Amino acid sequence: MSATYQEHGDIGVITLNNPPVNGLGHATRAGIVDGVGRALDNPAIKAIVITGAGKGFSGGADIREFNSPKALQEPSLHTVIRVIEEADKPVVAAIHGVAMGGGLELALGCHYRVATAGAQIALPEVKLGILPGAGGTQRLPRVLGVETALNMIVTGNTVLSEKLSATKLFDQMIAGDLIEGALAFAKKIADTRPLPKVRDIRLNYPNADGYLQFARNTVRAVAGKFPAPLKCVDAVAAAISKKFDDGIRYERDLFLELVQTTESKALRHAFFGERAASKVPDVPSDTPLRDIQSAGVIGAGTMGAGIAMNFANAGIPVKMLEMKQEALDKGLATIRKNYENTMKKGKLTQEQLDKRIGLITGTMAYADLAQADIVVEAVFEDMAVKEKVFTQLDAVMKPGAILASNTSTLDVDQIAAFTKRPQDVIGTHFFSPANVMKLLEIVRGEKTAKDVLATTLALAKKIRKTGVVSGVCDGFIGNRMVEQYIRQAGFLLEEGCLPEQVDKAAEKFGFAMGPFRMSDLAGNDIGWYIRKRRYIEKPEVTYSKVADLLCEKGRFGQKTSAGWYDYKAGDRKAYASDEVNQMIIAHSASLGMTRRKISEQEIVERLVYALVNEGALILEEGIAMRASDIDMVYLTGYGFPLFRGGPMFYADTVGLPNVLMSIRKYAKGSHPEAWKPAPLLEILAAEGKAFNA
Ligand code: 3H9
Repeated sequence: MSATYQEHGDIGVITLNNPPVNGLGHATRAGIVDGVGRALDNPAIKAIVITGAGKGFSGGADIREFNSPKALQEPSLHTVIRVIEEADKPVVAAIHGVAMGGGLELALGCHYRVATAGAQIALPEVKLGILPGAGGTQRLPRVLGVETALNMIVTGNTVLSEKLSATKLFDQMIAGDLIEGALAFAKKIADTRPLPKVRDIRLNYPNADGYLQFARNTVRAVAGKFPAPLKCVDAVAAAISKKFDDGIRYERDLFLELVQTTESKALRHAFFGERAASKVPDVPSDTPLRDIQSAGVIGAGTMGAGIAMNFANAGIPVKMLEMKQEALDKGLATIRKNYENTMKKGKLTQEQLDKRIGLITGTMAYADLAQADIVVEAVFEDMAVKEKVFTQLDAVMKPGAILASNTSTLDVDQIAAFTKRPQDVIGTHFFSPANVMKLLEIVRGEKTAKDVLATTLALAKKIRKTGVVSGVCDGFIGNRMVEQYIRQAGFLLEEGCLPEQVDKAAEKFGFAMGPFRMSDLAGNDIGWYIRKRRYIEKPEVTYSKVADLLCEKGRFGQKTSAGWYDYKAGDRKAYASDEVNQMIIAHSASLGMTRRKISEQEIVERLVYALVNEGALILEEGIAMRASDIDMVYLTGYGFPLFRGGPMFYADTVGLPNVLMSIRKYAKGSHPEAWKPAPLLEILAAEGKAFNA
């Protein structure tokens, strides 16, 4: 049983014991009901304390049970709370560490609550696309007031217990040992009758309509495609307008509706995907880590400067190396400017700014980096340049230092071979702007040591990145897939689209930016450079030449105020360009193609299924360890819409046989060579399976 019952004199103690977070799965719920029953049956027991073993009270309902029969199996959380609330002996929740979601709802069903300081209190269900479904929306407003409670429910944000110590949520804060304090409290109130119940607190809120209207407007403006936030407002409104039991029923109906939505399933997929990404099957979780106390960065360009900021933000001193004083000064100035902008937005204090800047120093000598625990190279994307850098690093770095390359496409094994310590070499592919973007692709070379991989994954967490492991291949997970996406975007132009039409369809689907706006931001010359190499290395891979024509005109994107679109000084808005559109139409004519009207559905399917098909190959080849890793790369690095859960999850929701059918249809179009279905996709579709099992 994942909740135990013990007697301490005349107090019965129920301890939730379901690691890692005391999730309220079926066995735990059954254990609580059993414990309450035993305490009520024993006349010697005067009160009951419920507490959590390990690092917290409870992280809430067991999310893994959702959409499975176990979630509804009695005793449900509702039943557990009813049993507690109706008990004729006082029940005290003793909270430490974490009381979230169903865990907080359970505590709200108890007659009393005591807590230690520092406990994280939240109803974070909205972050999983649902709302609190076990009375949270009805009880929390009764103890915190409507506005504070609604704020917590709609944002899912955590508040520390001591900040709520003066509210009706807590009857007492415990300074010393929680159990001792809770037992003493339970003894003190053991004979109090009638027993207080949160449900009985009258919720008095004048002018509710005006406030709720304001709340709805605010929430609607930020909720995007997610239905849950507005439903949270509806549920709290019901706490004001309905009788308690009616409010509970209303909340329950909304919960059951939301838990079935694709948006909620996508968010839960991302929640588990993020945690799964940090696990590597052949690298045990107790692998000893290398100590990272200092870092070096080679290159003070946009990338190098952004990477250095990540270390400084995490309190790790970092030395940035450049060949020329001027470049170094420019990099350091960029960093200062970035921090100053953050400070202007009120997100950094002067003291924090000074501290971070103080952690970043510059140098022009490799020898100055020798004692760094990790060094990340962020120089030009060219193998000969990488060779020079890694040969020098190999010569100066102390033994055991991690040598990381920020390459976005090159062969990490070849880079590692430039050194006599390939086991210490790894790829750390940051995304621009490196101080902002969440994704860190961690490229595991053939010889990368397990502790180097484990240390880099732990470092990703420390610098607040989502680290996703990729094997070595051209472009790794993200860029290898995006190449197919960009390829389709180019073919769409030849066949009849203009850039704004493609971008509009992609953005309507939910991408943060369509492919052409994205290319203009990243710089069209980068793709041009990579394509030139590819034309030689992979002549069999066809591309639309229209992007090359664009670059030949010097239209590299925002940085040249001209790309697929026109840009005006001081304005990032993209304006359709007659010159480019005429160039595209002329290019189609030169190929002898009759331009046709292409539907939004076709645009989106071709862009997204190109990602999916390449993703399936990547999975099959073992470049990605699991489908959810690919989804995390796209959600955190490529602006794929979160409410769709990532390309592989999206394909699962469409149904793999449907995806395959469309791919076969597009293979009959102008570029069949780009639509060879991945064998894994064919197998899974035939077996009625999904990428994310
Ligand atoms: C709910 O309560 C619905 C009710 O209103 C209504 C019901 C009718 N379930 O984050 P960590 C796992 S909805 C299952 O790295 P931390 C997690 O996957 C729930 N598993 O630790 C990971 O597993 P693994 C509302 C869960 O210390 C491990 O625990 N509650 C759950 O950095 C460690 O996770 C939430 O949304 C769960 N509820 O942070 C809380 N929670 O080791 C979501 C975690 O196999 N959880 N796991 O990879 C959190 O925010 C954080 O996990 C928490 C701990 C702050 C609790």
